[in-house]
Amino acid sequence: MESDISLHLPSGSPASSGSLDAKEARDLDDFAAAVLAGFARRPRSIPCRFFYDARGSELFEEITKLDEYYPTRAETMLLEAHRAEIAALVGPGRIVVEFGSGSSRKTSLLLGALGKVPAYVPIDIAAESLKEAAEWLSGQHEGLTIRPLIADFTTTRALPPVARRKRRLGFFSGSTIGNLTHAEAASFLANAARLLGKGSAFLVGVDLKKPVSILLPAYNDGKGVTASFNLNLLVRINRELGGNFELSRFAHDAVYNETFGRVEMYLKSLAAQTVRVQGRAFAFAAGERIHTESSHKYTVAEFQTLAGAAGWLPVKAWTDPERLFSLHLLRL
Ligand code: AVJ
Repeated sequence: MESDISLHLPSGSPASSGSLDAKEARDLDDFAAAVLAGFARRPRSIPCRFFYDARGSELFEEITKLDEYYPTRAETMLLEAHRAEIAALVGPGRIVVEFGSGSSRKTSLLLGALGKVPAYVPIDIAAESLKEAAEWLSGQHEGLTIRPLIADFTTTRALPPVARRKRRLGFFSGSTIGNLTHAEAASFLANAARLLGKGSAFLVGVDLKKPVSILLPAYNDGKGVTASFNLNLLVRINRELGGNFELSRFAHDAVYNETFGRVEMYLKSLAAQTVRVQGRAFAFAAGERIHTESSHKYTVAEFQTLAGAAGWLPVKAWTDPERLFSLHLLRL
């Protein structure tokens, strides 16, 4: 039996024409507006969602395989070790709703453990990666009904009709929730509660607080892959927004902010310099930093408190023996 994928993509313009279709034009406007707004504030910033162009997604894949970057490995091992128990606690027949779709391997592990899933609904703004993930998963799980939803999962208001028929299990992996501030995470969790509805369950992967001797190398690896991932933002600005950043005059910087319990990534200007973006000039002081990402870390109790404020009750939390990562099963 074939898998049933329906993906509603805007029909693209011919790739050879060089013209932008409506979606590409919107994405470009969105990027330009975000960079200009971020450069108007102090400290300057670029939202971390812009890391994931084709090259950035490739570099992130490479990051997940680095010795120093423990989260992907630790979370995958937790899922492998506890998937049978998770499936038993969740119960059969639930529709799986995934927030973000960059983690097909982990999704496949979960779907395999759950047995017969009536439908799988991945939600992501990146249509291309949604399509790729859906295609790969449909090859892995014959007969699975996949209904991808192209939307911003922090604000999605409604699920497709197929997802309303049965009770739901939400899945939010990779500690992507760490990219949100505590206030944003609280409102995401409340929105997810509204979206998934009464009687639903939610499986969330959350990176744990730990010594900086482990935390910092994960964001500043020896091979410099994370540095390339960070600097790729400037490559993207040069290409898409007519920027003239000189990559050798900026450096990757990762620090742990104890007050906020998060790793912060920056691009640091190595000299006083003026850079042009979309015809505008931006002066950078020597040592001035552009904030590019925050990655919040939580203890098990801290995350349960945050989720509890949004109405989620803890069912169980799993951590690995080294206490690197946590998997939370919640219910409404
Ligand atoms: C995919 C957002 C969870 O914060 O650890 C990896 C992204 N940034 N290395 C993280 C990331 C730098 C990653 N998340």
